[in-house]
Amino acid sequence: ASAPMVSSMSDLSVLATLQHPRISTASGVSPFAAPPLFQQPAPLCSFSFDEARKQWQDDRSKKFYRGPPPYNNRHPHQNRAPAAFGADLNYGLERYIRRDEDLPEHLDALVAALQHRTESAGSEAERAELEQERRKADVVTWRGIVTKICTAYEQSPEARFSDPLELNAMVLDGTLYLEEYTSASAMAEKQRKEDDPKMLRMGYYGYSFESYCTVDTEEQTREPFRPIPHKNSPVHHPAGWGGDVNTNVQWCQVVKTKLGNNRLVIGGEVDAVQRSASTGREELVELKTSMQMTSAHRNPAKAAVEQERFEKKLLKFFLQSYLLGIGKIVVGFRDYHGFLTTHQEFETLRIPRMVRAGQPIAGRYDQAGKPMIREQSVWEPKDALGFGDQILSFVRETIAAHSDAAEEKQTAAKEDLTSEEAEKVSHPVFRISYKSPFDQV
Ligand code: 0WD
Ligand code: CA
Repeated sequence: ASAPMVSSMSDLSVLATLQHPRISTASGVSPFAAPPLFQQPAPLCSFSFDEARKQWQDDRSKKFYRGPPPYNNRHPHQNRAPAAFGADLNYGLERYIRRDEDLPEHLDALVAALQHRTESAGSEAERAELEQERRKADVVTWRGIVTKICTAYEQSPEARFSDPLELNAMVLDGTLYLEEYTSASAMAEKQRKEDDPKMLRMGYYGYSFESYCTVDTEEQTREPFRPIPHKNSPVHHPAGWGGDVNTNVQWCQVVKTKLGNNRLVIGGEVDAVQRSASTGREELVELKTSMQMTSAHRNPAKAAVEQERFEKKLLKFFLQSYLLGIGKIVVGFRDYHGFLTTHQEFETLRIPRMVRAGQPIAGRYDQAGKPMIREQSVWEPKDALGFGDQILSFVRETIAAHSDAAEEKQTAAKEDLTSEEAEKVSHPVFRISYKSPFDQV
């Protein structure tokens, strides 16, 4: 897989007229009456990255969900004996290994996995079918990109991603390939933020929770929690610790699905699997951490604010899992010191209804202490999915038209170009950027 080239966008500045959902304002009426069609994601293949970020076309990095260890720790930061606390998410921070993000990976791993899947097809017929699947795809990209696109219209910082949405886009044989574009200065800024000791720790908590909740084999999910002996040290790892964190290691799933008018082939990381008691099949599990919320009994006003913030965050959690067909999201709630205080399982498909009914988490109360029902849901999946469908269609049509135009120009000036130049003209890479109209105050 060759790395896409970046061509200048100076000659192309087509602006899209997008319909923006504005559900959070009183005057805002959603332009979307119903959600666009969304096809249940069907798995195409899966692959792994190891500790050294080497890609393997197998499931060696797949983890099994066991759940967090029991809540029976005494909290070391409090003097009086409080209620029980769970895992210390700070554990292992000094051994945290982070992927080197200076090395751009583009879509290479996704394309390589699809290529491998096609080449290892059992029969000629299967191979033909897989090639057909790929030709039919309208958009090939990472799942995280689609999540970002779908939430870009959102105004609240909890419900969207903070970094600007900038993409490289290329159309090849009618298929749109999308990858993230991060300028050198944006990358430096991102690294600076992540290197900040406080942010580093916050980022680590999520990975630490994954380690506590997962094991390498299905058999181990049935083992009791107990401290784990170290190879080189007399000190044991805490119960549940699944191994030190190295973000190079990932297990990724590639699926095909359809969002409105766009057939998607998307790849994304999956944290774990769990054998379903009812179907006997392995179901996908997403793990998240979030700050614990103030109890409504202690401070109803503060609790209401925090719960609304969490509901907005659920939009991102929901989309990310929905797009890849991940059925279950487990959120670990932690305290200020990084101790797990509780966790809650969410069925992905039920999240929109829970948020609508005002009951995403146990005990959501209004300021008078009554169970709270909102008149308007803080978000609706139809808005995010409809908006995403709209952007993908616009980008695909625009880039396809400009690629065609470039190709015609190339045919006209064929003799003057080297084959490498001709290749660049017929498959130019365009820069896409989205700026929210709500950002301009
Ligand atoms: O923004 C993205 N989507 C990027 C993805 C930026 C740079 C790299 N990648 C890579 C990912 O590392 C992965 O190999 O693309 C592949 C697919 O990613 P995805 O599943 O589409 O990514 P996304 O949905 O944004 O994130 C999923 C998980 C995150 O979990 P949480 O629970 O925090 O959402 O992937 C991890 C993270 O655990 N992750 C990363 N790991 C290492 N380096 C990165 C990163 N830059 N971004 C997300
Ligand atoms: Ca996760």
